[in-house]
Amino acid sequence: MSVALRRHGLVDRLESPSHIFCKINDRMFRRILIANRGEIALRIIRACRELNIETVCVFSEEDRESAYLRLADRAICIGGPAPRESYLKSDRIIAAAEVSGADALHPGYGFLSENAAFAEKCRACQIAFIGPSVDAMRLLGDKASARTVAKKAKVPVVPGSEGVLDDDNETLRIAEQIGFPLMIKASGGGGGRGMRIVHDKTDLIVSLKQARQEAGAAFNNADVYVEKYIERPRHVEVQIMGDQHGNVIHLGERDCTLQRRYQKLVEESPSPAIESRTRSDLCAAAVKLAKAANYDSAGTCEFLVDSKGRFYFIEVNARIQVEHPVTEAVTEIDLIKTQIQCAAGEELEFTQKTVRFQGHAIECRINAEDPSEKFRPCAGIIERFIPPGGPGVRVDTHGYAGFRLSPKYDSLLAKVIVHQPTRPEAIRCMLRCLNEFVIEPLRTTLPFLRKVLAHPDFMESNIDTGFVERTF
Ligand code: MV4
Repeated sequence: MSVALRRHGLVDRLESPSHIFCKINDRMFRRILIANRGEIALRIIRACRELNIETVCVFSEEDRESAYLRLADRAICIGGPAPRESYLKSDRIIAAAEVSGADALHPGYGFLSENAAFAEKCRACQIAFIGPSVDAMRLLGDKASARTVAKKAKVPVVPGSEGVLDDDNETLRIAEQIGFPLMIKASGGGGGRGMRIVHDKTDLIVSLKQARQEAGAAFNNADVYVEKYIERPRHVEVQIMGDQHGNVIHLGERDCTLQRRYQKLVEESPSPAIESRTRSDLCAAAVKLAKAANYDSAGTCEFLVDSKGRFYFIEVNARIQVEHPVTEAVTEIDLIKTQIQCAAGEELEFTQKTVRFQGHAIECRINAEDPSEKFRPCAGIIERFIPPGGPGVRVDTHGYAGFRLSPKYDSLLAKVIVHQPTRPEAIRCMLRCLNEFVIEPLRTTLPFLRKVLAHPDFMESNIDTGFVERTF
């Protein structure tokens, strides 16, 4: 490795012999730039290696010592620790792709992954953005617009306003029509940001004004809409996969009800809370919506499910998600490889009929947060790191003994995914894994997750999105 390059932050290592095994394929990418960090960057490197695609990682000064960078064929420093100085610097990332000769870019999740303007820039620079078309990103990235698409496609949405709200009198009229309580949501928001519950009409106008202001400041988009507030819902999402030939299929659902402050803690598939009829309707609705948007990559349709089993579309995540391994376990389909193949113009290798769903999978997110201190993020050096293993166990992590966990980024340190024939077996296996996992001396969510998994309400799946806040 060149010392000079290293000192300049360019760790240059194109010594991999992968080309020896290369199968000739005109369409497939030769080199992918990974515009992300941490466990998902490592996950994408692994998929690329198996596809014989070279990898280029970009990293911030804060991530220089991350071990996964050594697995990439090349790593390029793009700036300072703050995401705005590095992982969100679209021009530097595109420049890194250009100088390294990458023909495609994988955005992972978070950062620039759902930024349609960034995807457009990549494509203008002849770099394939591994994600949906710019049109699909625009159509579904805006929540109010996604609602309109869903309604047109006859997918059930939460009763609410038609598009964006501008006139207060009009809003009052709509609010009285749908009834209270209701929820004001930011069109540019998502994942729980920029939402407000309104209990009666006296609060409505003031809340609207506040919501617009907050949304404008947070998302650079002051558009809001209203929906009826669904009390104690479950959160069930459907994995969809589309190619550039018009094929769209679903890969089943994930139940993500177990969360705290919109941060998911546990995800599982199949959902233990819906009947098989609801499941097939839900999955069919997701495919209808994806087809209506000409969706051509991996994506997720999020739904709320009420206590009577009725479901309502809420939003689309036009990216690969943290919890994708749950679906990989039950379908035995590699979602990252498939996403890359579809972005390269290949046709899906499977059809709805050939996809098989087997067993039960659960994922626990291990965050470096102190559950006894209101989940305050922790940082520092990991001294002991002993991940669990055994049949049906997968651990996705960028952690290791000696790793310095930075306080500058997401506290997600590891994901433990178990796959067993039945849900009770999966829970037992997960509890075993949570007990085996040693991460010292940092505080993590491990002890909290042990309590959750052993809780009778979780075992019986007698929970809703408020379970954690009420119970712990
Ligand atoms: C809702 C809702 C109730 N009614 N919309 C929160 C995250 C964002 N994706 C949508 N969210 C919600 N939207 C209506 N009309 C309740 C939530 C909600 C929630 C949704 C999914 C997972 C966890 C949640 C926790 C609290 C509230």
